[in-house]
Amino acid sequence: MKIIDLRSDTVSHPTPEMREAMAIAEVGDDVFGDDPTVNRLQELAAERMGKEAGLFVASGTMGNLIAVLAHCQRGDEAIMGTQAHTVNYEQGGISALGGVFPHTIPNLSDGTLRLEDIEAAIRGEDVHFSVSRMIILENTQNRCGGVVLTVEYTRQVAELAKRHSLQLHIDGARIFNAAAALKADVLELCRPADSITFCLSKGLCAPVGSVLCGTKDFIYRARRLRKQLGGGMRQVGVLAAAGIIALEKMSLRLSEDHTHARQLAEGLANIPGLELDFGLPASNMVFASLKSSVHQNAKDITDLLANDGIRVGVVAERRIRLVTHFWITDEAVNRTLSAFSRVLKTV
Ligand code: TLP
Repeated sequence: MKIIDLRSDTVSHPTPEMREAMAIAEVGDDVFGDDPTVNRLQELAAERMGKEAGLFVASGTMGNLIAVLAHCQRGDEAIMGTQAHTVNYEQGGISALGGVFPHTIPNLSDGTLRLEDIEAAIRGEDVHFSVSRMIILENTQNRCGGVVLTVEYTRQVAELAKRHSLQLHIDGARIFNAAAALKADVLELCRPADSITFCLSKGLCAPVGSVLCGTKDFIYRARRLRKQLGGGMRQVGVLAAAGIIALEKMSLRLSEDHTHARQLAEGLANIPGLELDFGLPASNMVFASLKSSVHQNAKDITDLLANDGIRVGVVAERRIRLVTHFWITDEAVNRTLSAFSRVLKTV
């Protein structure tokens, strides 16, 4: 039975073209800066993001962590949403390893942070306070439903940051999904920020890796931090080769995933017992909850779906998440919807 894996786009695996490119990649010792494939990926990434330089890192988590460590001193604060991936799913790394305090403010349902809330969170000059050093935005915003922050909003936050001498970092794990949803150039979404992490894995299908981009000076510090964290890799061009295809080709097809997410959402909304948490999806994520008429909980449903070869994510007792990606086809969408209709039991 062919497995349909909708737990996350992190489950996507490399395309045949990527595997071929990996096999023949030219490599060198990247700690010495000698890997030509990594160097090319970093240059291409920086160019796409409108930044001076890029650094290939092991994961989105590592990219965000290094960004915070490079921008902040111990005891400083990073302002971010209560729904930010960095505060919810990154092992408290910025505090554990950097001594940086996450100052959280609420995300609105569209994923944004209210400008007035950001402004109010910025600490004044007082010996009692820690120093506010940076703001983190997430685009697309995962826990708000994969919603998309606009170019205009990002510019407004960047202006605010500049006025207060703060750095702006974008957790752009899925920034290409945001660009596809907005039909905008990714450069416009990233230009206002001082630094950005984006993932080559997830929707772009590379097996491993993210790129952190920023000024040359920032990336110099980031490179030292990556080494300190044990993330200096050697002949890593075999991974970067897949990353180049991710960046150049796979970033152009994400609207297909968004169409599939929409089809899934529309289908699920028509199944008695299910309701969409955030309405129709803005990008590639669908969140749905079980109505009280359903006796089963989310775990029961996922166990039953697994018997049909369908895997979905459980995000709360009665809530599931489905994420589309390259390997989710039209047929997979139809099979998933029929399976849901079969397994859900309402009173
Ligand atoms: N998100 C994963 C899980 O960690 C929750 C997922 O399945 O969605 N920023 C954002 C916005 C992310 O969604 C993720 C991964 C990361 C950073 C971390 O990326 P990795 O997994 O490469 O460390």
